[in-house]
Amino acid sequence: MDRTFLMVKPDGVQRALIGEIISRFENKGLKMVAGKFERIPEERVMRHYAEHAAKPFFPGLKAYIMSGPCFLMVWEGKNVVAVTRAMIGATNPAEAAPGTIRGDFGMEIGMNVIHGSDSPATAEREIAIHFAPEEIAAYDRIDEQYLYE
Ligand code: DAT
Ligand code: MG
Repeated sequence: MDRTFLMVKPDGVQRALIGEIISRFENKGLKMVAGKFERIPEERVMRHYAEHAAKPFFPGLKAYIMSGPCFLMVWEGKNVVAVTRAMIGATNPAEAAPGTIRGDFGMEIGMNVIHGSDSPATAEREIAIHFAPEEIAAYDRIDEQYLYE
């Protein structure tokens, strides 16, 4: 089954949105297979955001991600990367559609509540940065026969 890496960022944690965000993905029919609450060490922040390291907004992005604990997750489901990116919404919450997580819960691009991998290859890379294989628990959801045709 397809996997993605999702993370409630420090603003989402401080604003007590972890439960709301998990519920949206659970209700959709996706399956959480790993989760942990932590302050991400600098070395992993640098690897996670390597593609943005040279950009002008990077120092602010790094300080924001390290400003408090995050809730890191691996989720499974058919086309889970595309499905969760659609549920998360545009990068800038001011432009994100109502009904999306960023559209419903954020105001500015620098505080956009949640991260989600943008492709299956990115998901594989990001999962490997943040989780050891033994932290990921494979199991069946009891309702899978009514989620998948
Ligand atoms: P996304 O998180 O939607 O995949 P991204 O990968 O392009 O977006 O950027 C990673 C994060 O960096 C994004 O969630 C918020 C921040 N960011 C991106 N572009 C920015 C900008 N122009 N100014 C400030 N922060 C920005
Ligand atoms: Mg991205």
